Amino acid sequence: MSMIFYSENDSWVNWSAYLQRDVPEIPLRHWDEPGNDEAVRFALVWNPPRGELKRRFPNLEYIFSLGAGVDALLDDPDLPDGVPVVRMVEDALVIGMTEYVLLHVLRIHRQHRTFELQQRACKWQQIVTPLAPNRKIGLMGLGVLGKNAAAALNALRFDVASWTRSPKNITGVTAFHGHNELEIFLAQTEILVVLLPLTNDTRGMLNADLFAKLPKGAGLINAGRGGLQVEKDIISALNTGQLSEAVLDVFETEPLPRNNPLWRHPGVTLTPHNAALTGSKTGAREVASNLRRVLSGERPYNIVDIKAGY
Ligand code: NDP
Ligand code: OXD
Repeated sequence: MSMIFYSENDSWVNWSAYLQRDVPEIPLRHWDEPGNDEAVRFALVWNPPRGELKRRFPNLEYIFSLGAGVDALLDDPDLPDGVPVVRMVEDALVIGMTEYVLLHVLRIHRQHRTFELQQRACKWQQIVTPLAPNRKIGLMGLGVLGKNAAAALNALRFDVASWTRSPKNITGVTAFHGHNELEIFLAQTEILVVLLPLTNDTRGMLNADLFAKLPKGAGLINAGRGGLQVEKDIISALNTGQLSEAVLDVFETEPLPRNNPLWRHPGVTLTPHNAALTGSKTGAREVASNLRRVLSGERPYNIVDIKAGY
């Protein structure tokens, strides 16, 4: 029995060391290392070559994703049939994303871009911004990452609302759900934070129609997936002032091509898909404890609902 590892982003050296320490009974083998593919029961992967999990590993029992988002994995038409996918839930992702959300919500809330421009022009001008309790933040997606970000925004006393698929009841968060409640959620959102997964239902939903339902001058932060957004609509909404600014960590095409106008748009702050990165130490601990569950005959936590897409 063994586990195979594939990632071009995550450190093989770190993951193999931590997993060997945390779950020595399951040897980890790198994808490129020769070995007995029939003995592989588990895969730990990020963007493996399409079709290869099915072709190479006939006895796979679980696929562990190195990332929280599993859209790329589920997009493989040759994903092994009936093998459950387990998504990554671990502290580094949660803490990193909350840092990202707080940083950019505060920058938008305090109109920091204006002060940066003023500084460049040696212009001394105070601007009165509302205090946090008078600023409405709307989170699309209140899962593992959204919940922690909401709690941190609550701690700063922002007025926090959420929009999700199923109903929620979380202290300090005004909860909306489903398509019927999207419009009312958007109408009262001044800073929209998107932490949705990319699924058939969410693809392309950050578009002109949706932006038109926000109050004029709303701010947008998308750290979910690039496929959620229509980039030309973001640019149009910025140009008309419907959006005051956009903070984007994810893009329709990654890496963002050099000729994409988002790079140079004055209303855009962009980061190279590193709002939150899976930690090898903390991640290995979670994978190991899930593997232990499997070894003792239980189902792992965080199995993806393949039909829902997340
Ligand atoms: P979760 O699965 O825990 O949460 C997903 C949330 O989205 C849930 O609240 C869910 O609603 C909601 N949702 C899903 N589909 C819909 C829909 N059709 N309509 C309304 N709400 C919907 O995911 P995480 O919080 O762990 O991660 C969220 C996403 O963040 C990942 O899928 C990934 O794409 C992205 N990510 C980005 C990173 C980056 O560095 N930029 C790093 C890590 C993740 P409900 O609660 O009702 O199920
Ligand atoms: C993830 C990511 O999904 O890093 O974990 O985007």
